[in-house]
Amino acid sequence: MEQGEHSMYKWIMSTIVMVACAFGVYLLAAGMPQKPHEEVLPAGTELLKITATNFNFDQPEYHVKAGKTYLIKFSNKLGKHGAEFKGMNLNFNESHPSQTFKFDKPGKYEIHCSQMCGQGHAQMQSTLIVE
Ligand SMILES: [Cu+2]
Repeated sequence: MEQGEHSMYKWIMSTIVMVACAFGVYLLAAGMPQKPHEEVLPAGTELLKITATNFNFDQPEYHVKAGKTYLIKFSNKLGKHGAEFKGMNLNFNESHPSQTFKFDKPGKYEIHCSQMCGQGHAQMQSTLIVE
């Protein structure tokens, strides 16, 4: 009896250790490819990223397609800025960094900094082109 309980205990322990190891390997394997973490977007949604520095937006022109839905993501790389899309009722900043939006009217729209950020504020502009 004593002997039987002992080997049962050993069996349970080694099973627990093996399961824990397998789980660890699984976590490593699952965690690794997510390191550069890709954006998970809903089907049919595209990503529009806007990054601001002192005193520029990362692109002089942003191109989007009319009729398509975009997840717009704004971030500041340097300084504290905002991005207002003129005539579209869209305004991004650190407290409102992202929004889903469908562009419907083709045209050129001005994007400008919407937060007083310093010397280059007035010149901080870009263009959104809805094609
Ligand atoms: Cu500004």
